[in-house]
Amino acid sequence: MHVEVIVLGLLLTVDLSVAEFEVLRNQCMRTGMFQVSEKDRALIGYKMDTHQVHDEIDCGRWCLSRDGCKSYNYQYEVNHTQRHTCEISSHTKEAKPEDFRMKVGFQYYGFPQAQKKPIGCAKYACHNGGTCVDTCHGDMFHCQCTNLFRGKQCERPKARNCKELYDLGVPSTGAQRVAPDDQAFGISVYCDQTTDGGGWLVVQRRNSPFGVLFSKNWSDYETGFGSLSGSFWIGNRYLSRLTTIPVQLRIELKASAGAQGYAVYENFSISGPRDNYRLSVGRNMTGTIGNAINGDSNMALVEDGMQFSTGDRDNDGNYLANCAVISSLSGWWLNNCGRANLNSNPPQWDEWKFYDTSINYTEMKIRPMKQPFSVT
Ligand SMILES: [Ca+2]
Repeated sequence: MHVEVIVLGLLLTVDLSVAEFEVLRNQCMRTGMFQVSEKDRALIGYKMDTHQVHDEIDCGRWCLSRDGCKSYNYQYEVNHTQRHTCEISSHTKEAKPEDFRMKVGFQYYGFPQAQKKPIGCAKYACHNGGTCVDTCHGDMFHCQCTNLFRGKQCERPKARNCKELYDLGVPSTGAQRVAPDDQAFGISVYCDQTTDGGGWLVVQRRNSPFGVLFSKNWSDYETGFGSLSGSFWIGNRYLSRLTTIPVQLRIELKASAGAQGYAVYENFSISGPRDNYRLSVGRNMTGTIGNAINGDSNMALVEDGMQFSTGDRDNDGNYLANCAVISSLSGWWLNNCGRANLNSNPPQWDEWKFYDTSINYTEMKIRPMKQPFSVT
């Protein structure tokens, strides 16, 4: 913003010797009450600059627009150019009384208490708990961000994921904002900072009774649905962005009668929309519920490498039917059809509960993998 805007207010007071100027220069306001002396008196020896002006208000406006100007000497009669000479000065007669002397044809105007009133913070806001500080240059404001955010207006989370949030000193489980890449102002996610050392970002959760929440179409699964504090799907477009770095996937299941177990996969990633959010997951799995995603010897049941399917988008390995329609109109990386679908009703994980509808809680969460040591 380099357009100069000048707003001038002139308020004459009772004795006609005091007026108020306001100058708005690059949105930074300098304002002051000026005092007018008797005629033929001026402050001598502190002249910063000289201009020819139309009137004393022009002269005052010019003074206020110049850093360091505190007073001016104004030639009250027009000169040969039909204008008035305006001399701006760096001091006031109060500060330099010995130099306030006779000067025929001039009159002194002082701003003994002129001050800047920046207005950047009135116009702009700092987000996420940032503190706004007015300045008189640039965009007229500066945001002091908390240690969790950055950016001109603290709009961008520093952490790319829940593990980085944990490392930044946020060990609490719950909803947070992270920025997995530079495309956006960040996304809201749910962090699990207690399980197995913390740092987990929850991408799916289901609590019984399941209802129809997960019977959704392609665009719903793409953008996500549900509530972070309850049952939800984070959205394939976010899952894709969150898995551009190597992450592990942890699946936790609970069933009636208190049974529970987990599975951890390495190198979990989801491709982008042009590849229909294809699943890629390492074959090595640790845990207690068996490998239902890619452990079967029948390749038609292996889900690793499959694109995502929904009731309205059939990308599965079944040439006769849409497995998503069969699986309660859910969305998943279905093959023909597969041994796992945590979004179906009821949730399916055949390696743990086969022909058994007792799974009543599911959670899928991701965490950056520890980077292997590189040898150079
Ligand atoms: Ca099909």
